Amino acid sequence: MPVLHTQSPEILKMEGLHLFHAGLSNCSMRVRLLLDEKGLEWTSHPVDLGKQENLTDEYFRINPKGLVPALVDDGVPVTESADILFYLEEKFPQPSFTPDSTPDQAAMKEWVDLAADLHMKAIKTYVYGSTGGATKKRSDMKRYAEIEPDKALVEFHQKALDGIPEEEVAQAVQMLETVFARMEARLKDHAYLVGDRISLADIAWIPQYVVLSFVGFDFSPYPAIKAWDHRIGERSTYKTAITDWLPKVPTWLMLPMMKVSSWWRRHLTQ
Ligand SMILES: N[C@@H](CCC(=O)N[C@@H](CS)C(=O)NCC(=O)O)C(=O)O
Repeated sequence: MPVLHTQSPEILKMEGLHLFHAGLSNCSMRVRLLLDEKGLEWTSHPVDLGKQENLTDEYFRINPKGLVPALVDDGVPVTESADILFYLEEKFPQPSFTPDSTPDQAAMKEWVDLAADLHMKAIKTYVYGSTGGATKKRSDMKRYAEIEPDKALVEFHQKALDGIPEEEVAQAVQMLETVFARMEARLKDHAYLVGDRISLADIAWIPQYVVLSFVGFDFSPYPAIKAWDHRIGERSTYKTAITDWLPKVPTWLMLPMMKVSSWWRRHLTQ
């Protein structure tokens, strides 16, 4: 689990739970959702990815990969959203988001791991590919390549600037269709992904539905997934952890806006 032992006085003096996060980031959403479901108090530190606030020296001291989310718990940074979910579940076990039986616990872990595994190759590839997305400017790339230890991320952002190749987007769609078909089969006759109550599996995957819907992914073949989103959407935490942090624009306008801002970054900036 990526838990950082820092010497930074600014981080060490943070008391309680502090979340560094971004509104439309699916990885941030799942952590906000669990924090709110557990009724935990947390201090919000919004990180503007468009303004590259995640690439400052201060932020790299919290998350050495410059990604959101990052949790700081009494001066200890914890990164990787899936790991943060397990960290919070262990440290604050009640209310529980872990099913009772061992097979269900294994199934839950498999769903959470799958969300982590598909993040870059399917979710991020689809989102950036379908919006023509680029969150970095060409002029950011030299410094980014120097400070970012995860070279796959550097390669991804470079590729995004040049346009994610269509065949990679098509592969992402295929991976997503496979996983959503599996989810649909489960949710046709179950309320939740695992067991009979909401678990970390649902908390890890709901944000994928939200973000992919925003960028126009076609969920019409998956009515049970839509009903599951609706069911979870009735919980008060869906509003406090997800809806309240989304851009205040109609969903239909989101994709064109993202396309314009990506085009601007790719073509009109150095
Ligand atoms: N595996 C990481 C992925 C985090 C991630 O990619 N976060 C995105 C937002 S969803 C981000 O920080 N993007 C900024 C960037 O790539 O520079 C996690 O689960 O926390």
